[in-house]
Amino acid sequence: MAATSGVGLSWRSSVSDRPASKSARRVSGHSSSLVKMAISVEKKPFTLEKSEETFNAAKNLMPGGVNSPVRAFKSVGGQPIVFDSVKGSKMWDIDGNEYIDYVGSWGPAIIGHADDKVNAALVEALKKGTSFGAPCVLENELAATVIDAVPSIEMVRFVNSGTEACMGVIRLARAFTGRSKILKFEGCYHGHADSFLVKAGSGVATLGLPDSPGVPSAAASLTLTAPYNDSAAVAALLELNRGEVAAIILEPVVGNAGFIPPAPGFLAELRRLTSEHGVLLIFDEVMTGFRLAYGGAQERFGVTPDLTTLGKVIGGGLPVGAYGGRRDIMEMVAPAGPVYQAGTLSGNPLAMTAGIETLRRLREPGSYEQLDRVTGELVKGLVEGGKAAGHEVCGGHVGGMFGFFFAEGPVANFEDAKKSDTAKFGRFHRGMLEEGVYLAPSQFEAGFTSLAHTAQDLEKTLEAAARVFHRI
Ligand code: KE4
Repeated sequence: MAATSGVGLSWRSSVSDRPASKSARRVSGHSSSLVKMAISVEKKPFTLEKSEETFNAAKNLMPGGVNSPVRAFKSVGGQPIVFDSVKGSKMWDIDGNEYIDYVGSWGPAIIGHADDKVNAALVEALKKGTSFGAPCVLENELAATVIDAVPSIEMVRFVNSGTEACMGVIRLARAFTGRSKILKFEGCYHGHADSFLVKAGSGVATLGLPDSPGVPSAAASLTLTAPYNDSAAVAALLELNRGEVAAIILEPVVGNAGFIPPAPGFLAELRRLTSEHGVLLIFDEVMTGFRLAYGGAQERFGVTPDLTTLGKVIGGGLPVGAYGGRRDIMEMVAPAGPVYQAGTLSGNPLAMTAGIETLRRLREPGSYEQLDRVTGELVKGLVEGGKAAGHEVCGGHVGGMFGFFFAEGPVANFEDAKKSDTAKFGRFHRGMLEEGVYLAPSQFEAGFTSLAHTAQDLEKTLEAAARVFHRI
C-alpha cells in the first residue's frame, strides 16, 4: 500500500470514490474542482509509533534491537525505522510513512527493490527448492557471468556475505605468498573478520569503537594500516615490512568512511608498488562491484588487481558474496588446492537466481549511463542546495554511488572525514527522514541510487533538502 509521504489529503474522506456515470462525472467534475479548491493539505504528523513499539521490543530480543549495528541510528539519533515493504525506489514503514530510498539495502537494490522479473524468477526457482547443498546449474551461470564481467576474475568462489569473501581472500593471499601481514586503509571496511577490525570504517567508525574488543592482539598486529590516498605511506610500510606483506586490500572507491574517491593515480601506484614487492593487490568491490560499471571500479579506473571480492549486487538482495581472481591463485582453494573455505548455503539456487536476473538487467544498454546521470544530478543538487543555505558541503559520486560531508572539503581520507560536522549530518538525516527521504543513517556510509529512481524522486528529494538545509 503506497501511503502518502507525511502529507495527508483530507478531501479523500469526503469524496465518494465510487465510479460516477458520465453525467454524474460532469457534476462531480464540477464538484470535484470545488473539492479540489477546498483540499486542505494537512501535514499528516510524522508518527513512528509502531516503529518505536516494535523497536523497543526488539531491543529485548536482539543486541541493540538490530542484526547489524548501523541500522540502530546510533550516530544520527532518533527513532530507528521498522519497515514493512519496499518496491522500486520506495520504502514503507509499519506506520505507513513512505520514503524515497537512497540506501537500497546497502547496495543490492541497484535495479530497484522487488523487481518484477527478479521476483518472477525467484518464484519459479522456489518451486524447485531453496537449497540443494550440492552443485546446481545456476552456479555455473552466475560464475560465468561474473568471470565475463570482472577484468581480474578468471575463477570465482561464491560465499554468503562480503565478510566471508574478504575472509577467504585474505587466507588465500597468505597461503599463496607464504606471508602473514596484510595492509588495509584507515576507514575502509572489509566485513567483521578479526583481521579487518583495525581502524575500520562503517559501523565500527559510526559507533566510534576503538577497534573491537575480542580481536586478539596477535591478529591485529598482522594488519598494517595507512591513510587512504597516501601511496608514500604505503611504500614506506612495504619497505619496512619487506618480504612480510601478503596483500594490500582496499575499497577502490571508499564507501565506509563516507564517500571518498581515489586520488588520480593512486590505484595505479598501488598496482605498481604491489607488483614490485610481490604483494597481491586485492580490490574489495563488495560495494563498488557492478555499481560503478558492469566491471566495477577496476573497469572504471582501468587498474586490474590480482584478486577481487564481491557481494551485495551479485545477490540481488539474497545472501551472496564472492572472491575471485587469477586462476593460478584461485586453484589453491579447496578442494582444488589446500586452502580451506566452505559454506552450507554457498551458491544456493535462490540466491544465484536473484543474482543472475539482477546482472541481466544491468547488462541492458544505458543502465550505467542512467545511474551515473541520476546520481550526479542528485549529489550536485545536494551540494548546491547546502551551500545556498550557507553550509559547508562537499560531495561526489561515481556511477550509482555517492556521498557528501558537511565540510569545506576535499575529503581525501578518514581523518578528513572525521573532521566533518557529523552532528549536523545527524540533524540533516532526521530532517530528511521526516520529509520522506531515507539516507544512510551514518556520516561514515555512502548513498546508493537505482535504475528505479525517477526525475520526480530527485525533484522531491532536492526540494526536501532545501527545506531541511534551511532548518538545520
Ligand atoms: P557483508 O558481510 O555485510 O555482506 O559485507 C561486508 C563488506 C565488505 N566490504 C565492503 C566494501 C562493504 O561495504 C561491506 C559491507 N557494507 C556495509 C555497509 N557499509 C553493510 C551494511 C551493514 O554492515 O549493515
